[in-house]
Amino acid sequence: MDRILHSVAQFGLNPPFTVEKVPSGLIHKTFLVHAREGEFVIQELHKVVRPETCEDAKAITDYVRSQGIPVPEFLVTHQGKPWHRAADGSLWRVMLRLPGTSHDTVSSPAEAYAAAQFLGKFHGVFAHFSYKFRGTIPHFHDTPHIFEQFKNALNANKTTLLFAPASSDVAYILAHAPKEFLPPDLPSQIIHGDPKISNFLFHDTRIMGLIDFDTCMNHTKLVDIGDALRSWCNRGGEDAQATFDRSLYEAALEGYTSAGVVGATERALVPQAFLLITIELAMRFLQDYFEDSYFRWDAARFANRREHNLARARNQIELHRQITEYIHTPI
Ligand code: GN1
Ligand code: MG
Repeated sequence: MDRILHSVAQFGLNPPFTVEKVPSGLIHKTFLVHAREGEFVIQELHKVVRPETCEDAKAITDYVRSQGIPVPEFLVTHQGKPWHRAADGSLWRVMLRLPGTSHDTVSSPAEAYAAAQFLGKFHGVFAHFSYKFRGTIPHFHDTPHIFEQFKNALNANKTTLLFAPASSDVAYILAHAPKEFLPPDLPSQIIHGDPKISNFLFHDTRIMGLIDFDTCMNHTKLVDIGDALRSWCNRGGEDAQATFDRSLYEAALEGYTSAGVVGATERALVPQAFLLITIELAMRFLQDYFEDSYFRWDAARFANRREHNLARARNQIELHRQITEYIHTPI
Protein backbone atom coordinates (compact mmCIF):
# COMPACT_ATOMS: atom_id res chain seq x y z
CA MET A 1 0.00 0.00 0.00
CA ASP A 2 2.83 2.41 0.83
CA ARG A 3 4.31 1.79 -2.60
CA ILE A 4 1.00 2.73 -4.24
CA LEU A 5 0.56 5.88 -2.18
CA HIS A 6 4.11 6.98 -2.77
CA SER A 7 3.72 6.53 -6.53
CA VAL A 8 0.36 8.32 -6.67
CA ALA A 9 1.93 11.33 -5.00
CA GLN A 10 4.55 11.61 -7.77
CA PHE A 11 1.75 12.55 -10.17
CA GLY A 12 0.78 15.66 -8.22
CA LEU A 13 -2.22 14.21 -6.39
CA ASN A 14 -2.73 15.03 -2.73
CA PRO A 15 -3.79 12.83 0.19
CA PRO A 16 -6.02 11.61 1.68
CA PHE A 17 -6.38 8.75 -0.81
CA THR A 18 -8.48 5.62 -0.66
CA VAL A 19 -7.33 2.75 -2.81
CA GLU A 20 -9.30 -0.22 -4.22
CA LYS A 21 -7.85 -3.16 -6.12
CA VAL A 22 -9.25 -3.70 -9.63
CA PRO A 23 -9.19 -7.44 -10.33
CA SER A 24 -9.10 -7.37 -14.14
CA GLY A 25 -6.10 -7.49 -16.50
CA LEU A 26 -3.69 -10.34 -17.15
CA ILE A 27 -0.43 -8.47 -16.85
CA HIS A 28 -0.48 -5.20 -14.86
CA LYS A 29 -1.64 -4.61 -11.27
CA THR A 30 -4.42 -2.03 -11.31
CA PHE A 31 -5.92 0.06 -8.50
CA LEU A 32 -8.61 2.70 -8.31
CA VAL A 33 -7.64 5.78 -6.31
CA HIS A 34 -10.14 8.21 -4.85
CA ALA A 35 -8.32 11.47 -4.24
CA ARG A 36 -9.47 15.02 -3.44
CA GLU A 37 -8.94 15.87 -7.13
CA GLY A 38 -11.19 13.04 -8.39
CA GLU A 39 -10.96 9.37 -9.36
CA PHE A 40 -7.83 7.96 -10.92
CA VAL A 41 -6.46 4.62 -12.00
CA ILE A 42 -2.92 3.68 -10.97
CA GLN A 43 -1.07 0.72 -12.44
CA GLU A 44 2.09 -1.07 -11.47
CA LEU A 45 3.30 -2.15 -14.87
CA HIS A 46 4.45 -5.57 -16.03
CA LYS A 47 8.10 -5.95 -17.06
CA VAL A 48 7.15 -6.10 -20.75
CA VAL A 49 6.23 -2.40 -20.59
CA ARG A 50 8.96 0.28 -20.64
CA PRO A 51 8.86 4.05 -20.06
CA GLU A 52 8.83 4.53 -23.85
CA THR A 53 5.68 2.38 -24.05
CA CYS A 54 3.96 4.83 -21.66
CA GLU A 55 5.15 7.78 -23.75
CA ASP A 56 3.76 6.16 -26.91
CA ALA A 57 0.45 5.49 -25.13
CA LYS A 58 0.25 9.13 -24.08
CA ALA A 59 0.95 10.41 -27.62
CA ILE A 60 -1.64 8.09 -29.16
CA THR A 61 -4.35 8.79 -26.59
CA ASP A 62 -3.79 12.56 -26.80
CA TYR A 63 -4.35 12.37 -30.55
CA VAL A 64 -7.36 10.02 -30.30
CA ARG A 65 -9.00 12.23 -27.67
CA SER A 66 -8.48 15.27 -29.94
CA GLN A 67 -10.59 13.39 -32.53
CA GLY A 68 -13.51 13.14 -30.12
CA ILE A 69 -13.01 9.50 -29.08
CA PRO A 70 -13.02 8.99 -25.29
CA VAL A 71 -9.78 7.36 -24.11
CA PRO A 72 -7.87 7.84 -20.84
CA GLU A 73 -5.88 10.96 -20.08
CA PHE A 74 -2.50 10.12 -18.56
CA LEU A 75 -1.12 12.27 -15.76
CA VAL A 76 2.49 13.37 -15.76
CA THR A 77 4.89 13.46 -12.83
CA HIS A 78 6.64 16.53 -11.44
CA GLN A 79 9.31 15.82 -14.09
CA GLY A 80 6.69 15.85 -16.87
CA LYS A 81 6.79 12.08 -17.53
CA PRO A 82 3.72 9.84 -17.97
CA TRP A 83 5.45 7.20 -15.80
CA HIS A 84 7.29 6.93 -12.52
CA ARG A 85 10.18 4.58 -11.78
CA ALA A 86 10.15 3.78 -8.05
CA ALA A 87 13.28 3.15 -5.99
CA ASP A 88 12.64 -0.63 -6.08
CA GLY A 89 12.67 -0.54 -9.91
CA SER A 90 8.91 -0.90 -10.40
CA LEU A 91 7.22 1.23 -13.07
CA TRP A 92 3.95 3.10 -12.43
CA ARG A 93 1.50 5.30 -14.26
CA VAL A 94 -1.69 7.14 -13.43
CA MET A 95 -4.68 8.14 -15.55
CA LEU A 96 -8.03 9.79 -15.04
CA ARG A 97 -10.79 7.25 -14.54
CA LEU A 98 -13.30 7.20 -17.39
CA PRO A 99 -16.97 6.58 -16.66
CA GLY A 100 -18.55 3.24 -17.59
CA THR A 101 -18.12 -0.38 -16.57
CA SER A 102 -16.05 -3.19 -17.98
CA HIS A 103 -17.29 -6.76 -18.64
CA ASP A 104 -15.40 -9.96 -19.37
CA THR A 105 -17.98 -11.22 -21.86
CA VAL A 106 -20.42 -9.70 -24.35
CA SER A 107 -24.01 -10.29 -23.38
CA SER A 108 -25.98 -9.18 -26.45
CA PRO A 109 -25.62 -8.55 -30.19
CA ALA A 110 -26.28 -4.85 -29.46
CA GLU A 111 -23.11 -4.72 -27.33
CA ALA A 112 -21.07 -6.48 -30.03
CA TYR A 113 -22.41 -4.07 -32.67
CA ALA A 114 -21.59 -1.00 -30.53
CA ALA A 115 -18.07 -2.15 -29.69
CA ALA A 116 -17.37 -3.04 -33.32
CA GLN A 117 -18.63 0.28 -34.62
CA PHE A 118 -16.49 2.04 -32.02
CA LEU A 119 -13.43 0.01 -33.05
CA GLY A 120 -14.08 0.92 -36.70
CA LYS A 121 -14.25 4.62 -35.82
CA PHE A 122 -11.08 4.25 -33.76
CA HIS A 123 -9.32 2.75 -36.78
CA GLY A 124 -10.71 5.53 -38.96
CA VAL A 125 -8.95 8.32 -37.05
CA PHE A 126 -5.56 6.89 -38.03
CA ALA A 127 -6.16 7.13 -41.76
CA HIS A 128 -4.12 10.36 -41.84
CA PHE A 129 -2.02 10.08 -38.71
CA SER A 130 1.27 8.32 -38.32
CA TYR A 131 3.52 8.03 -35.31
CA LYS A 132 6.97 6.59 -34.71
CA PHE A 133 6.61 4.13 -31.81
CA ARG A 134 9.60 3.81 -29.46
CA GLY A 135 8.25 1.40 -26.89
CA THR A 136 6.32 -1.23 -28.83
CA ILE A 137 6.48 -4.66 -27.20
CA PRO A 138 8.96 -6.60 -29.38
CA HIS A 139 7.30 -9.04 -31.81
CA PHE A 140 3.83 -8.38 -30.44
CA HIS A 141 1.24 -9.96 -32.79
CA ASP A 142 4.09 -11.26 -34.96
CA THR A 143 2.50 -14.70 -35.13
CA PRO A 144 5.25 -16.47 -37.12
CA HIS A 145 7.78 -15.29 -34.52
CA ILE A 146 5.48 -16.29 -31.63
CA PHE A 147 5.17 -19.72 -33.25
CA GLU A 148 8.99 -20.07 -33.34
CA GLN A 149 9.21 -19.10 -29.67
CA PHE A 150 6.49 -21.59 -28.89
CA LYS A 151 8.44 -24.37 -30.61
CA ASN A 152 11.58 -23.36 -28.69
CA ALA A 153 9.62 -23.71 -25.45
CA LEU A 154 8.49 -27.18 -26.56
CA ASN A 155 12.05 -28.25 -27.33
CA ALA A 156 13.23 -27.05 -23.97
CA ASN A 157 10.47 -29.03 -22.24
CA LYS A 158 9.93 -32.18 -24.26
CA THR A 159 11.75 -34.36 -21.75
CA THR A 160 10.13 -32.78 -18.67
CA LEU A 161 7.04 -33.92 -16.79
CA LEU A 162 5.20 -30.85 -18.10
CA PHE A 163 4.98 -32.23 -21.61
CA ALA A 164 2.61 -35.20 -21.37
CA PRO A 165 -0.40 -33.37 -19.86
CA ALA A 166 -0.27 -30.81 -22.69
CA SER A 167 0.64 -33.10 -25.58
CA SER A 168 -2.73 -33.04 -27.37
CA ASP A 169 -2.95 -29.23 -27.01
CA VAL A 170 0.56 -28.92 -28.42
CA ALA A 171 -0.32 -31.21 -31.33
CA TYR A 172 -3.40 -29.13 -32.15
CA ILE A 173 -1.40 -25.91 -32.28
CA LEU A 174 1.41 -27.39 -34.36
CA ALA A 175 -1.14 -28.70 -36.87
CA HIS A 176 -3.23 -25.54 -37.17
CA ALA A 177 -1.20 -22.39 -36.43
CA PRO A 178 0.92 -22.12 -39.60
CA LYS A 179 -2.04 -22.26 -41.97
CA GLU A 180 -3.62 -19.21 -40.32
CA PHE A 181 -0.68 -16.82 -40.90
CA LEU A 182 -1.86 -13.74 -42.81
CA PRO A 183 -0.21 -12.54 -46.04
CA PRO A 184 2.75 -10.31 -45.09
CA ASP A 185 1.97 -7.38 -47.42
CA LEU A 186 -1.36 -6.14 -46.05
CA PRO A 187 -1.79 -2.37 -45.53
CA SER A 188 -0.62 -1.31 -42.12
CA GLN A 189 -1.76 1.50 -39.81
CA ILE A 190 -1.97 2.21 -36.08
CA ILE A 191 -4.01 -0.42 -34.27
CA HIS A 192 -4.99 -0.91 -30.62
CA GLY A 193 -3.46 -4.37 -30.25
CA ASP A 194 -5.73 -5.61 -27.44
CA PRO A 195 -9.40 -4.78 -28.16
CA LYS A 196 -10.80 -7.50 -25.88
CA ILE A 197 -14.21 -6.66 -24.52
CA SER A 198 -12.99 -5.73 -21.02
CA ASN A 199 -11.07 -2.84 -22.61
CA PHE A 200 -14.36 -1.17 -23.64
CA LEU A 201 -16.29 0.76 -21.02
CA PHE A 202 -20.05 0.46 -21.29
CA HIS A 203 -23.12 2.23 -20.05
CA ASP A 204 -25.91 -0.17 -21.04
CA THR A 205 -25.08 -0.87 -24.67
CA ARG A 206 -23.36 2.48 -25.21
CA ILE A 207 -19.56 2.66 -25.30
CA MET A 208 -18.17 5.26 -22.92
CA GLY A 209 -14.51 4.76 -23.79
CA LEU A 210 -11.66 2.48 -24.79
CA ILE A 211 -8.73 1.76 -22.46
CA ASP A 212 -5.36 -0.03 -22.38
CA PHE A 213 -2.92 1.53 -24.87
CA ASP A 214 0.29 -0.43 -24.23
CA THR A 215 -0.10 -2.59 -27.27
CA CYS A 216 -0.69 0.09 -29.92
CA MET A 217 1.50 -0.53 -32.93
CA ASN A 218 1.59 -0.45 -36.70
CA HIS A 219 -0.02 -3.57 -38.13
CA THR A 220 -2.97 -4.67 -40.23
CA LYS A 221 -6.40 -3.77 -38.83
CA LEU A 222 -7.20 -7.48 -39.21
CA VAL A 223 -5.16 -8.17 -36.08
CA ASP A 224 -7.52 -5.97 -34.05
CA ILE A 225 -10.58 -7.42 -35.77
CA GLY A 226 -9.38 -10.97 -35.08
CA ASP A 227 -8.57 -10.19 -31.46
CA ALA A 228 -11.89 -8.45 -30.98
CA LEU A 229 -13.86 -11.34 -32.45
CA ARG A 230 -12.07 -14.00 -30.42
CA SER A 231 -12.93 -12.07 -27.27
CA TRP A 232 -16.42 -10.82 -28.11
CA CYS A 233 -17.97 -13.87 -29.77
CA ASN A 234 -17.09 -16.33 -27.02
CA ARG A 235 -19.90 -16.51 -24.46
CA GLY A 236 -17.63 -18.43 -22.10
CA GLY A 237 -14.97 -15.72 -21.80
CA GLU A 238 -11.31 -16.68 -21.39
CA ASP A 239 -11.71 -18.62 -18.16
CA ALA A 240 -14.49 -21.09 -18.95
CA GLN A 241 -15.35 -23.58 -21.67
CA ALA A 242 -15.58 -21.64 -24.95
CA THR A 243 -18.94 -21.17 -26.66
CA PHE A 244 -18.83 -19.44 -30.02
CA ASP A 245 -21.98 -17.38 -30.60
CA ARG A 246 -22.81 -16.74 -34.21
CA SER A 247 -25.26 -13.91 -33.46
CA LEU A 248 -22.48 -11.95 -31.72
CA TYR A 249 -20.16 -12.56 -34.68
CA GLU A 250 -22.70 -11.33 -37.19
CA ALA A 251 -23.53 -8.25 -35.11
CA ALA A 252 -19.83 -7.43 -34.73
CA LEU A 253 -19.23 -7.69 -38.48
CA GLU A 254 -22.20 -5.45 -39.17
CA GLY A 255 -21.09 -2.88 -36.57
CA TYR A 256 -17.54 -2.77 -37.89
CA THR A 257 -18.70 -2.51 -41.50
CA SER A 258 -20.96 0.43 -40.57
CA ALA A 259 -17.86 2.48 -39.73
CA GLY A 260 -16.80 2.19 -43.40
CA VAL A 261 -13.12 1.42 -42.88
CA VAL A 262 -12.81 -2.13 -44.17
CA GLY A 263 -11.69 -2.86 -47.75
CA ALA A 264 -12.66 -5.93 -49.81
CA THR A 265 -9.32 -7.74 -49.36
CA GLU A 266 -9.45 -7.26 -45.61
CA ARG A 267 -13.10 -8.28 -45.44
CA ALA A 268 -12.31 -11.59 -47.13
CA LEU A 269 -9.57 -12.31 -44.56
CA VAL A 270 -11.69 -11.63 -41.45
CA PRO A 271 -12.46 -15.31 -40.69
CA GLN A 272 -8.76 -16.19 -41.05
CA ALA A 273 -7.76 -13.31 -38.76
CA PHE A 274 -10.31 -14.54 -36.20
CA LEU A 275 -8.76 -18.02 -36.30
CA LEU A 276 -5.23 -16.59 -36.29
CA ILE A 277 -5.52 -14.46 -33.17
CA THR A 278 -7.42 -17.20 -31.35
CA ILE A 279 -4.64 -19.70 -31.96
CA GLU A 280 -1.96 -17.07 -31.31
CA LEU A 281 -3.38 -16.50 -27.83
CA ALA A 282 -3.68 -20.27 -27.27
CA MET A 283 -0.01 -20.53 -28.15
CA ARG A 284 0.96 -17.68 -25.81
CA PHE A 285 -0.95 -19.24 -22.91
CA LEU A 286 0.52 -22.67 -23.60
CA GLN A 287 4.05 -21.23 -23.83
CA ASP A 288 3.48 -19.70 -20.42
CA TYR A 289 2.31 -23.09 -19.13
CA PHE A 290 5.84 -24.27 -19.93
CA GLU A 291 7.75 -21.15 -18.95
CA ASP A 292 5.68 -19.91 -16.00
CA SER A 293 6.72 -16.28 -16.31
CA TYR A 294 4.29 -13.94 -18.05
CA PHE A 295 0.54 -13.91 -17.33
CA ARG A 296 -1.02 -13.21 -13.97
CA TRP A 297 -3.16 -16.01 -12.55
CA ASP A 298 -6.04 -16.46 -10.15
CA ALA A 299 -4.87 -18.13 -6.96
CA ALA A 300 -8.48 -18.53 -5.77
CA ARG A 301 -9.29 -20.88 -8.65
CA PHE A 302 -6.04 -22.53 -9.67
CA ALA A 303 -3.18 -24.16 -7.79
CA ASN A 304 -0.55 -22.29 -9.77
CA ARG A 305 0.10 -20.21 -12.87
CA ARG A 306 0.79 -23.25 -15.06
CA GLU A 307 -2.65 -24.72 -14.36
CA HIS A 308 -4.43 -21.47 -15.09
CA ASN A 309 -2.53 -21.02 -18.35
CA LEU A 310 -3.21 -24.58 -19.44
CA ALA A 311 -6.93 -24.02 -18.85
CA ARG A 312 -6.81 -20.72 -20.76
CA ALA A 313 -4.96 -22.32 -23.67
CA ARG A 314 -7.55 -25.13 -23.85
CA ASN A 315 -10.40 -22.63 -23.92
CA GLN A 316 -8.83 -20.81 -26.87
CA ILE A 317 -8.16 -24.11 -28.65
CA GLU A 318 -11.79 -25.11 -28.16
CA LEU A 319 -12.88 -21.72 -29.52
CA HIS A 320 -10.62 -22.23 -32.54
CA ARG A 321 -12.27 -25.62 -33.14
CA GLN A 322 -15.75 -24.13 -32.98
CA ILE A 323 -14.92 -21.22 -35.29
CA THR A 324 -13.32 -23.60 -37.79
CA GLU A 325 -16.47 -25.71 -37.79
CA TYR A 326 -18.70 -22.65 -38.21
CA ILE A 327 -16.64 -21.22 -41.06
CA HIS A 328 -16.52 -24.53 -42.95
CA THR A 329 -20.17 -25.45 -42.49
CA PRO A 330 -22.36 -24.27 -45.37
CA ILE A 331 -25.40 -22.33 -44.10
C1 GN1 B 1 -3.15 -9.45 -21.86
O1 GN1 B 1 -3.11 -7.23 -19.67
P1 GN1 B 1 -4.29 -7.44 -20.47
O2 GN1 B 1 -5.24 -8.25 -19.74
O3 GN1 B 1 -4.86 -6.15 -21.00
C2 GN1 B 1 -2.26 -9.46 -23.11
C3 GN1 B 1 -3.11 -9.51 -24.39
C4 GN1 B 1 -4.04 -10.73 -24.32
C5 GN1 B 1 -4.90 -10.63 -23.07
C6 GN1 B 1 -5.81 -11.83 -22.92
C7 GN1 B 1 0.64 -7.03 -23.28
O4 GN1 B 1 -3.87 -8.23 -21.83
O5 GN1 B 1 -2.28 -9.63 -25.52
O6 GN1 B 1 -4.86 -10.79 -25.47
O7 GN1 B 1 -4.05 -10.54 -21.90
N1 GN1 B 1 -1.44 -8.25 -23.14
C8 GN1 B 1 -0.10 -8.32 -23.25
O8 GN1 B 1 -6.73 -11.58 -21.92
O9 GN1 B 1 0.50 -9.39 -23.32
MG1 MG C 1 -3.92 -5.18 -22.57
